[in-house]
Amino acid sequence: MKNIFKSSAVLLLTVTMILISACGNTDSGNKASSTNATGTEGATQTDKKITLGFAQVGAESGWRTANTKSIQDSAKAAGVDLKFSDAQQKQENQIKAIRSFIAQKVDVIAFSPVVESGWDTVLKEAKDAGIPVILTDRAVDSSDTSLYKSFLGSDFVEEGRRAGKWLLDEMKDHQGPVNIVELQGTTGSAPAIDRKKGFEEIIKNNPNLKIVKSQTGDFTRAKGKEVMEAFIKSAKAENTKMDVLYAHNDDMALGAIQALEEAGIKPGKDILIISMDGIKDAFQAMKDGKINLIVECNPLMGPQLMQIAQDVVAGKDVQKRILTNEGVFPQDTAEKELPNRQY
Ligand code: GZL
Repeated sequence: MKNIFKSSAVLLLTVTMILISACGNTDSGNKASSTNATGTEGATQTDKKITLGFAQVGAESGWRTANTKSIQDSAKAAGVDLKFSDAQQKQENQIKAIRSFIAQKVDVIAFSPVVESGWDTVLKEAKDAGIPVILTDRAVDSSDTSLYKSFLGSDFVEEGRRAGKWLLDEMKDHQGPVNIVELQGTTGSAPAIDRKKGFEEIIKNNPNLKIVKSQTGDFTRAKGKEVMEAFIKSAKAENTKMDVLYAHNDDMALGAIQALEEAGIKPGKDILIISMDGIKDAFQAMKDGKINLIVECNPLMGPQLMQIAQDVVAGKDVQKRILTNEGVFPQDTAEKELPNRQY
């Protein structure tokens, strides 16, 4: 009888030990999955740095420079191994960079598509290689949304609407035509297409407001100046007035301001100027009375990108669309806001 008790006690103890060790494993499994959930690896994977391949548009504007710095600084802070490429605003260079990241078997790829179209083939190559892709800043027009895990960036249509709403209010009591000239961003890029779309959606509510000239300045200061010089020349030849400049980014607006001043036209007074991004130089120009409205577009998305990249590599579900928060700054806010600008 005693033997039976003894052996059943041993059996009970053994079963208990097995149960504890199994729970223990599950716990460490839970601990691993829960720390994964916060973007850091569990104990077994703590030393595994993730490798992120980032294909940047270029270095065309103050916004882009700030965006690059945010991504590089955040990768360092998060212990992410960053492979970074600058495509000099050429799609073929971005595609080459993505293919190179695939060949290097990075853990995750992120990029800001310079234009909306022409990405399906290379994104399918990344998918076939089992490498997740995150879109930042700009979108692609692919109908196959399985080609990327998440899109982190602004709502450019809404940014355009914000610019239009300010102008609609500014001109609500104005009699007669309001001639608007537009400096568009890079042709085919999401911000250029959508900022135009949102702005036009709003200004059509006042038949006096008309876009009389519209051309791309490719988001750069130099091109913005060059196109504004051409606008000034043709306005003089046609003996027409330019009442408003709608610039899709600050760099083009600042280039245009140079051209206007060289032609003896007072920016912010003889011609109202609406700009986008919110870089320091633009806030300084607004403080000097040369810009009338800035619609902010926030480039500082590095920390969010690192979190999403770690979550994606950890196999965690991430939101398909993550919006960046941004404001609208009329001229009277420039003095107070300028010291707060981080880019
Ligand atoms: C917007 C970004 C645009 C900026 C420009 O998110 O893609 O590209 O508005 C930049 O300054 O060149």
